[in-house]
Amino acid sequence: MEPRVGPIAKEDPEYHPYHHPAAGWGAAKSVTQFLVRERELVDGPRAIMKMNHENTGFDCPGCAWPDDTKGLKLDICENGIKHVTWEMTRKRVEPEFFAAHTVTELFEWSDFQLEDQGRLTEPMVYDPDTDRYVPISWKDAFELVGSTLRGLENPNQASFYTSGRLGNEATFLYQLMARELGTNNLPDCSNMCHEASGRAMEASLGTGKGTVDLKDWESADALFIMGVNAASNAPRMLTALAEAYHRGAQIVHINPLVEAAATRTIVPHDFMDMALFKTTKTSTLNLQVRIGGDLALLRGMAKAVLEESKLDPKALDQEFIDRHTTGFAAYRELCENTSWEELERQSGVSRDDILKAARVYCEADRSIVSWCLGVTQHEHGVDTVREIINLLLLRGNLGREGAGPSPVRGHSNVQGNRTCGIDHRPDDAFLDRLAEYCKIDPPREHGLDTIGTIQAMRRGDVKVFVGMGGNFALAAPDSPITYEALRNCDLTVQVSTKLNRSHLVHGRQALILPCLGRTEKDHQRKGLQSTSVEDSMSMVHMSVGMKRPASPHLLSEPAIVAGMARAALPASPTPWEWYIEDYDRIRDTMSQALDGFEDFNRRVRLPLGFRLKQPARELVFLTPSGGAEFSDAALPDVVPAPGTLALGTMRSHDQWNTTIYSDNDRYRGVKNLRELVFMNKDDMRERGISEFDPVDITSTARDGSHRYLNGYLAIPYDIPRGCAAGYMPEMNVLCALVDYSTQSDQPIMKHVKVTIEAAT
Ligand SMILES: Nc1nc2c(c(=O)[nH]1)N[C@H]1C(S)=C(S)[C@@H](COP(=O)(O)OP(=O)(O)OC[C@H]3O[C@@H](n4cnc5c(=O)[nH]c(N)nc54)[C@H](O)[C@@H]3O)O[C@H]1N2
Ligand SMILES: Nc1nc2c(c(=O)[nH]1)N[C@H]1C(S)=C(S)[C@@H](COP(=O)(O)OP(=O)(O)OC[C@H]3O[C@@H](n4cnc5c(=O)[nH]c(N)nc54)[C@H](O)[C@@H]3O)O[C@H]1N2
Ligand SMILES: [Mo]
Repeated sequence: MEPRVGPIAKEDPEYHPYHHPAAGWGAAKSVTQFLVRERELVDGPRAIMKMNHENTGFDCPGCAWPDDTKGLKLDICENGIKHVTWEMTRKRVEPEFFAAHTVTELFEWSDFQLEDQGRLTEPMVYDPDTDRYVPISWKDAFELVGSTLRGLENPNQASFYTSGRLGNEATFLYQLMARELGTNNLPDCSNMCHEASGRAMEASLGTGKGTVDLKDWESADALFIMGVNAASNAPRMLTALAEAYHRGAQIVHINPLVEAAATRTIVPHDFMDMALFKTTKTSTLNLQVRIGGDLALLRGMAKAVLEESKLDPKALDQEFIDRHTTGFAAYRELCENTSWEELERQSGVSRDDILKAARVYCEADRSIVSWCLGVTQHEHGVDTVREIINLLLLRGNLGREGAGPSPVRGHSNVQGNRTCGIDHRPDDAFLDRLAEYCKIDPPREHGLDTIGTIQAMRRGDVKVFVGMGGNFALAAPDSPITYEALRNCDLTVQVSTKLNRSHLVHGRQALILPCLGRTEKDHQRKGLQSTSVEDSMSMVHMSVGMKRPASPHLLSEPAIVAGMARAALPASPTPWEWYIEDYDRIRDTMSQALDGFEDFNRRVRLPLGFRLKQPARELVFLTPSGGAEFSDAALPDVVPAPGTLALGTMRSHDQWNTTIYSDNDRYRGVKNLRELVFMNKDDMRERGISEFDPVDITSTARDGSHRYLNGYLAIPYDIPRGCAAGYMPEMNVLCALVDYSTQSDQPIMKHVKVTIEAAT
């Protein structure tokens, strides 16, 4: 039996479908309870007032939704507050804690309990004789990393993971260190997240980012929101949806589940709405697509647009298509040759409903399609995102106000990480500039991503794993196999703020290096430093910490990278120590080495920062053809085989990836329970399963192997037949390492093939 992830609820599980608006008073109450638990009633609210303020505060370390462009509102959300408070907790993990518990003992604790011990305070090294972590000086810690890296036969025996928290400056130094060592092994959380979006947009548009910003959201006539639980995971989107509704825009949600953001909301920072319990609708149409059925649904919409264009030529923007795209004829033929029966079967949505969505699309002058993991974490994630672009191209919804693709990124700086060089497949232009301005000779051979790193650690080909943030052990698929891979390393290094599973699943030698969080003051030789981040809509802006660090022994992430780099590369010409004295110096180098960062130090200090250019927004397509390229992917068969179900793994409301705040999922009506599976009531009845019955879940991987999760409780839910859903990271034991997308190498976390039976 695996250790629990969530807290062990003291009360019985409850399930009562949720009928209240999203955010509003429910959120306010939940925040207050959380502040009390973390003993942060004093500093918490003060910090929150500083969050996301133009240029004076720190960037919310939560999601990557952009800050309010009006700059006046208190642009915060329940989960952002929880996230900040989680980092600022007064609880501490001191060396005495490690002295009192062996790693074997801590491994039995729940993940909730581990993080609940508070902030890490000192660097620690694993002592195999006592099976405990013991203190180590920073100097010795760096020397251990340095000597181990120097001792490798070749630099590709090391892999450098990043979780999307890391600020741009530390990111730049981190990739520089890896490349100066001689490897492009730079896996990141994005490999599990939006890899498919980047690959698809690069293929279709020549650049891998969305093209819209918040102003576009404010002027769109129609918003299509696909595969995202916005009320929990990008709560500030609720404001945009409520504003859109007030203005009369159409809002179509495409999701197997009717999530809270697809109903109505009380905008949390709108104090009048809060006081008056005034709710706003946030949806005009909900389509409950089957898991994996988005491509068919989008193609159905495209087919309808093409049919409509026979009656009304204006349904297509033929001029845009002729001037700016390639591949239209083949795509039209593909749509025409796909039958409505097949589209209905594969999408799980009726032709009538697809036509409704197509009507909304045709009647809107300006449309935005936004998406998150429900679209990307599939075998056909790349094809599906490309189909989104196909649909947008048909009506010229690109390169003009209020229109375009808008992926919702996850971690607050995951997009900035990629921009600043975390990429296991860097292109030559990027490496050439790095070589020129940083005077290094970067390797040209592609490196390993997340899946590739796990495979290589298992084989013994990667011997050193460095995690810059995150919780690799728990976030990655196939937990037992990932554990085995990490344990096979000579050295694992985790740069973290809190104790987590990745510290307990370690290599023969292991380090925990505690770092400053984003809310904390970062003093270096030349004074107080700030770091920059990039949001989902390509805005780059500063973040300045305001709290006293959790411990005097913490180092900043840039300083930790520099320390490791100097120890590993004693003769390096890179002025690592000089960079750390003043991060402006790092930014000066970045302004030369990175495309779009000219005059970085000045522009990042403008009131709202600056927006990185997205060529596709200017209708400049860096594709082989020079135009936006229609794709014509075959329709995948996503209908579950008889007796099987498609299972999606997702987040509850009260968690941040592997960080669990409580066992509740308020908007889905669940209390005191995480070990559950949401099922269609007819699928339950067919299997003789009733509410709260324990069930056994068996997944079948591509290679025919099986994985099991037993004793989970079934919850009847409004979800299409043949679909089921439950929580990550617990369900990672069901996701086989071999089940990654052949298009993006992303683990297929939203479409696990399972059977579910009443527990024996
Ligand atoms: N509070 C909070 N905020 C977060 C996070 C967090 O854990 N907590 N995580 C951050 C990160 S790293 C990320 S990447 C994002 C993740 O944000 P989301 O993408 O919202 O993450 P999930 O909870 O995995 O939810 C996926 C959604 O996809 C739907 N879905 C499942 N399968 C399909 C499908 O086949 N088609 C469609 N159309 N929909 C489907 C599910 O019903 C669910 O609504 O959030 C970020 N923000
Ligand atoms: N089955 C399944 N698995 C999934 C997903 C899914 O939908 N289904 N989603 C995937 C996705 S989208 C993602 S992004 C990954 C998430 O993967 P990760 O980013 O690796 O995981 P997190 O849970 O966000 O990491 C939490 C840890 O980060 C550390 N941390 C927090 N703040 C900081 C900081 O400021 N600096 C540093 N250095 N460390 C810090 C803390 O120690 C904390 O324990 O999970 C993936 N796994
Ligand atoms: Mo993510």
